[in-house]
Amino acid sequence: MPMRSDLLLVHVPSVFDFRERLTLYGPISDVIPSTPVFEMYPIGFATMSHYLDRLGFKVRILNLAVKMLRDRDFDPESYLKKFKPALFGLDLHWLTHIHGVVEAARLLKRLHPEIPIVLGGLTASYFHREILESYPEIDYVIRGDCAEEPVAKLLSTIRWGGDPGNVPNLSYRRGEGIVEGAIELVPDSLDDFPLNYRHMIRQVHHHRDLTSYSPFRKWLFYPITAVLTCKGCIHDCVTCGGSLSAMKRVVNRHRIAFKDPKILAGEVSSIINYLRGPIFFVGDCLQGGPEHFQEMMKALRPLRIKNEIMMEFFSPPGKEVLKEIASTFEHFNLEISPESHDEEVRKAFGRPFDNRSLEGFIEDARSVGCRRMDLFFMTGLPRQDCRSVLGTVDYCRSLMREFGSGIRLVPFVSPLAPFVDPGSDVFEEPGKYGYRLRFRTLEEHRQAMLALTWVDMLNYETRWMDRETIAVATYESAIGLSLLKSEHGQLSRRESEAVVARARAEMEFMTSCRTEGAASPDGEERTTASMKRYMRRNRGASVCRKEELNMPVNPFRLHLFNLARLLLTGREDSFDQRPASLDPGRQTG
Ligand code: B12
Ligand code: SF4
Repeated sequence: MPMRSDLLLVHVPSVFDFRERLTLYGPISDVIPSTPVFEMYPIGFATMSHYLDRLGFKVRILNLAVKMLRDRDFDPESYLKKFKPALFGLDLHWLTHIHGVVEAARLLKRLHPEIPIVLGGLTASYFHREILESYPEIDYVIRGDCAEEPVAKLLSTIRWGGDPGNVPNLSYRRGEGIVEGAIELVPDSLDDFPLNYRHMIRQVHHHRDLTSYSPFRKWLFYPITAVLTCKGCIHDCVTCGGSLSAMKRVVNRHRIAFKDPKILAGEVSSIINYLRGPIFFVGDCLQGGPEHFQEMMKALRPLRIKNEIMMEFFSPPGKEVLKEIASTFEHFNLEISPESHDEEVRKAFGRPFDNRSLEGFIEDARSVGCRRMDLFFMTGLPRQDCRSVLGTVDYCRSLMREFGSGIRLVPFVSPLAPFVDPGSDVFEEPGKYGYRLRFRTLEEHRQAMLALTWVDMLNYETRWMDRETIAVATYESAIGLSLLKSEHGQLSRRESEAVVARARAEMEFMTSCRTEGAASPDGEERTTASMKRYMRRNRGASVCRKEELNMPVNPFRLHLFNLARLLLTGREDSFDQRPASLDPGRQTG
């Protein structure tokens, strides 16, 4: 029996046939929960699913990447054959997924030639024209960072007929030509698109398929959830595809979209009633100004949240803000990305705060009872050379020495990899920022994802570091940080030695790939054989231990009684009501 729904939202691995390939992905996904095939689907899958559900459409999420990771014998072709939705939706949110998305679209078109395929997400929004010109399997691209309403209109058009020209933000083929949809629908508020975990739980139960809804491979062991505080950013970090300038270029967003704090609190309550895992607040909560922040804390405080909380700041907040956080959450952790210890490098990247304010932030956080602060540093920045990267390790040493008692300071270093983001200032004008871009088109990036090592995937080099130097600087600084973490008891000696050994092995391996692979006729074969051996022995993160990212998790991960009640009683929350703005007849644009 074919499985019918209106929309099947499919998230694919970045490289579709990754299980047949041997690739040294290195540290490209070390500081996020995903593996190097980036199995996490966009948060927007959940908001679209809930929005469409309230309109009466049937939506199913399928995380093909997680299924392929968890079961070597899982066959995507025979699995996808079973589905017969009205529309397939694939996310091309991250540029990294271009290979997987094109291969999946080809497979779906072969299996179901009559079913149209739509792409969406930031990367699809930017490359919409090239997608429709180069990949005939793809029928539509919905542009913009809020696709809920356009996708509902597209589904109605497919189901009941109509002119796709009336679907806002839609690019598509008409005859021989391409209609480029202008991005006219750019909501200022996210209130109509809540992230309702109750809906997700019901979907898992309805489809009896937890793997498809898992955001990443090991989610059951580390059931972290996220709430999105806003879309857009007030900052302008030069390589970021979500910066103020990039969002204007890519999705026509000129102002940040916020969410009513009460709705945000509703989202959090849809988590804490069922799950005990950590909650990550995506986006700096101060971006809406101090009053909006206070409203948020006021709405969250009565929930008496016991889950571990992670909040991120894009620049150091004042002590009053930290006190508010401390009075709202029982267990809170903070993170900030200084990117470099060198203030000049940080400024050139687009984060103009100085080390004094960073250190003041750490001190204040410690004094209000913050448990842990993660510090994210990056390699491949403007004005940054190898010496500067190693200087970051020295700076971390001095920070840990000065503030290490009373707060757990956890520094990470990772490369800007694999790509400078499309639509970012550097992508648009690389020379101005001291960068040289190796690839520009989607097709070039698709090929790059098939490279043997992560260094060959990089779409850039800088005036200060070529790709090999970026790799060496990354590995050397990671070695420095793991030794430091071992000195401070964050890693055992064995754990730290394993990180160091792996970083050294990868450096050596890449050198041998370059010399042997290119020079001798059988070099490539020998490289592949030694790589096979290496890859079999080494799995997981390459410049840190993945577990270093984790906050403590309550061993009883679920509130079983509440879950059972939810599943037995069905609908029960205010999010399920259909907001007035969901009137499908409403004019858009
Ligand atoms: C939060 C976040 C994350 C979270 C993940 C959150 C998640 N699951 O969505 C974490 C920290 C894990 C993460 C990781 C990564 N991220 Co990130 N991330 C962000 C951040 C800060 C906010 C994202 C956001 O606001 N999303 C909300 C909006 C934009 O999307 P959405 O609601 O999920 O989806 C809507 C639309 O995009 C669209 N849509 C999306 N998919 C689809 C599919 C269809 C069919 C349709 C119709 C529509 C559609 O409709 C949705 C509903 O309205 C942005 C920076 C920024 N300021 O935007 C970077 C950003 C998106 N990330 C980026 C990158 C590069 C990555 C990584 C590849 C980095 C790395 N090497 O590790 C990984 C990939 C992770 C993976 N897939 O496994 C780049 C992407 C640039 C690009 N165009 O490729 C950004 C722009 C900036 C950056 N460099 O960090 N990220
Ligand atoms: S990297 Fe910079 S511009 Fe991008 S989302 Fe973070 S703070 Fe904003």
